[in-house]
Amino acid sequence: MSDMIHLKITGMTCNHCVMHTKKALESVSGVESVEVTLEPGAANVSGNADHSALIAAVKDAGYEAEVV
Ligand code: 9UX
Repeated sequence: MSDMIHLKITGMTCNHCVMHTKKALESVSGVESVEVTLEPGAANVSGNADHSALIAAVKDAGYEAEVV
């Protein structure tokens, strides 16, 4: 059973940012797949990941995230 988590991401300004965010989210335990969009800044994450771990990973990559 896998959840879909939607994140609003702020601070991404180019497609390379999108790749940084995608890699950061993919590295979190429990994540199965990640889609990130630049405009609007958002991510859909499937799997069974801890929400605060996802937000922390995005912060570590240099952006900000909130679960929406
Ligand atoms: Mo683009 Mo994003 O050159 O942190 S990678 S601005």
